[in-house]
Amino acid sequence: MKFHSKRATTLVALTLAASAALTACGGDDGGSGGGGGDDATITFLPKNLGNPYFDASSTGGQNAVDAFGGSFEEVGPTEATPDAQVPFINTAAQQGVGALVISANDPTALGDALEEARDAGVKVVTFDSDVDAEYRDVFINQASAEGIAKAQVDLVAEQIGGEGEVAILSAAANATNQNAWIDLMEEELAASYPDIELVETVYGDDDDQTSFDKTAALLQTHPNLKGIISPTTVGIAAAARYLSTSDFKGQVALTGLGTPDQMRPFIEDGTVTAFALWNPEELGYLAAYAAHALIDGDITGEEGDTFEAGDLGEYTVGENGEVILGEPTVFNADNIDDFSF
Ligand code: RAM
Repeated sequence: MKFHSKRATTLVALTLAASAALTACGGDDGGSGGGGGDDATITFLPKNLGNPYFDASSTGGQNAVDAFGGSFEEVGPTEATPDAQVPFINTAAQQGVGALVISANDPTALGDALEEARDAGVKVVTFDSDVDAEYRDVFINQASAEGIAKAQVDLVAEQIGGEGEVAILSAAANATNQNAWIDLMEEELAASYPDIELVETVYGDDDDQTSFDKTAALLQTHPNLKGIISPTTVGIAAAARYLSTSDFKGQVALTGLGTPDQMRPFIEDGTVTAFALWNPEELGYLAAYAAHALIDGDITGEEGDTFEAGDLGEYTVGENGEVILGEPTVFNADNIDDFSF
């Protein structure tokens, strides 16, 4: 039901996008129409649609908006590219929404569009994948980048016995979040696991088929590969599907960041032993509450600002306008059935 209502909302939003482009109306009240109180209008713009991770974060956003009163929309492209996100940012600015909550496909390429939106009075919250800090009010980070990187490196090291060749299957090449984690994973490997060699990083663009094909290519190119880290829910699920029916199953370790619902069959059939993630529904919920606090003027994104996030309790804005949800959870055969997202 939720899925259908979000789809319907998306169609409405796309129609609005077209009509807003034609009439270039709205937004001339400086965005105050988005207002606070119970008419907060909040638009979620994930990296792309059709990814269960972002379905979950949007569900969390919708739940938060339902709780504090306002209107929620999810819009977004099918491809995870910055160019495809720009028209949606422009439309949100033209509509004069209260806040745009975005997971960015690039740290700088969205900058001009976001600046225009903010000039029109739209509050900008990034979540999941940030832009440069000058282009947004607040970034809702799922966990510290160091913690996310270390969790994945420790998992692969444990799974391959601390030595051998590993590769990374990432998302889009410019994704801010994945690139930050990859840099830190490289540092962590060099510092703590000198016998593990990172032989290649490839990009599946958060597209299932591309990620599947890149997995096959990695295994062909590197016959001594012992492990793959995929710091993307799309990538790890596609790689697991490839491995599960191949001779590499149980021979090449796979870990990274996945949703328990997508990875459950591959834990059950032994393709994967452990992987990590946070709760994307909570991430979206927290991001919507931060948007509401910005719209209401309760926070400006300054370090030390505090706000209430419904069931999640109180949060404080940290350095660089960053709010951290928590630490990642590791999922394995013992606990995966306790989670559903
Ligand atoms: C994919 C996206 C998202 C990332 C997760 C782990 O769904 O790339 O940005 O945070 O994986």
